Amino acid sequence: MPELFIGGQWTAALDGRVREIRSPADGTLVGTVDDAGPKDASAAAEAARDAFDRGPWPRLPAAERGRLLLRVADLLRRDKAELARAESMDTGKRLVESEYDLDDVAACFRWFGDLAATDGADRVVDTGRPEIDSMVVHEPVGVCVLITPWNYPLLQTSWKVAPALAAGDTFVLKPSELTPHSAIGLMRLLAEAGLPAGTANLVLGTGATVGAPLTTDERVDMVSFTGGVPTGRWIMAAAAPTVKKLALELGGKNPNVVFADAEFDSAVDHALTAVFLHSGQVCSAGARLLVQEKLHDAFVDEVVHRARRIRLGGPFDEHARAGPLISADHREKVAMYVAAGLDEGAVLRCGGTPPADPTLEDGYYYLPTVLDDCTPDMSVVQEESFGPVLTVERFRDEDEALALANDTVYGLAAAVWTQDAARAHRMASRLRAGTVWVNDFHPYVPQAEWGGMKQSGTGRELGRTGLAEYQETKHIWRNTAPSPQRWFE
Ligand code: TXE
Repeated sequence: MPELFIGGQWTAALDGRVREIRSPADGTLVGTVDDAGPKDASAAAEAARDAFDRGPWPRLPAAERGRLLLRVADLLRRDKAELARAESMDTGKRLVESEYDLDDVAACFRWFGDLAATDGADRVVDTGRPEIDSMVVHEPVGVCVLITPWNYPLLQTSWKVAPALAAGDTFVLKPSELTPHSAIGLMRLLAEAGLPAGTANLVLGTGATVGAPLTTDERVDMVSFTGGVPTGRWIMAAAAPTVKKLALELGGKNPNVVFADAEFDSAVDHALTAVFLHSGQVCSAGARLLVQEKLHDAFVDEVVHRARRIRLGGPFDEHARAGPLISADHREKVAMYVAAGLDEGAVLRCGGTPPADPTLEDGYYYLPTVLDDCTPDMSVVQEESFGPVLTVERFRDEDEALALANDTVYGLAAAVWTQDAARAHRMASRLRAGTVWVNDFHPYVPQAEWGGMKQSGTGRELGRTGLAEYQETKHIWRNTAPSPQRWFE
């Protein structure tokens, strides 16, 4: 069965091209999928435009759209095992992590399904004039292009697809060319749930051949993108001539700040998951550990001790705790950042190479790595390596911790560990990041907004704002008793 989904039809790429998807865990062939080009992208934009301008979806009562999203959540639960497996095959991540992701995907559909029906953002404005009906209403933006990355393929897709559908938009989804299978699965479920033809369209292909033409297409009203800063900048510029609405989530270089009074065992444990979960391929990874000077030695020794014990393995290795990187190129990039850090004076405490284990040599594994004695000027501290690489910096007091933590062009997430509630509060309010965790790392809920300050992006996903991003706001003013103004008399 062909894998592009355009105007309600499953179709092959017009020029017949296909792409092989290989597991990053061992290089085995996962599948062969249709590989779209600009003409397929154009057909998808046309289908989405037509469905928006003439189709039923934008005009349905919001509660009915919400009900369909809840049906999708049920179907996701039904097909959880199959979708989680597909996700793990494409990404190499542990099956159990893909299963958690699938629970979160279903929760996202439920949140926006409920919100669609109960949003209550429309309002009547009191103008003080009884003859005026003044209303502020919310309408869908139009045709949305949703471009997603490979680290949390279905999860990041759901953060865009669910609110776009809740708002009444139509869309073209372009997942990462490396991890297309769960998006194909989602399209099948949307069709099964009864979504009208043309509302949801899927094109598979690279950023250059499919993502770029969609970004400049005049029929598209909005681009929602999650990926790297360079691509985000390119999209921002490319969308400018047609003044599209943009939502960008561009990753982070997130500080994890540990004060000497932190609860030691929890802080160490979370410092590890902060950076080594999914081998660091997480936009909110706590890749910069800032430790108060007097705690530094004991804390870093323990982090290193536990990092050395992290077992690497493929998605179905039940003893593994972390998987491979997504590609050979990506592993190369991670290694380059480590080498640059060492050149600039960082001290290698563990890792710094692929594992020696011969059973892992066909995958793109890289050992959990700790670089100590780092300084803010190092590229490995400032730039997103997006791998299992923890940099350690020391600080003396709260002001220095804050200055170091905020010394980044990013602003996605940050964490602070302390048992002093007043300090926690001061830090949380002064850290320039879209999410701040106190004595925790990584949790999120669909009810709360997610997104970045500074170069981590624009806009917010999830929460109520996550729906508003996909809506236009319109003020309707109706004069029920018009009379001449005589301004020009
Ligand atoms: O990302 P890209 P890549 C960061 C991370 C990583 C780096 C590069 O640091 O090492 O980005 O990863 C599509 N027009 N993040 O190269 O290129 C592309 O096909 C339109 C952080 O994989 O940003 C894919 O679907 N689309 C991040 C998506 O953009 C284009 C998650 C992301 O790819 C395009 C992933 C173009 N010109 C990487 N070029 C996060 N925020 O979580 C590419 N794409």
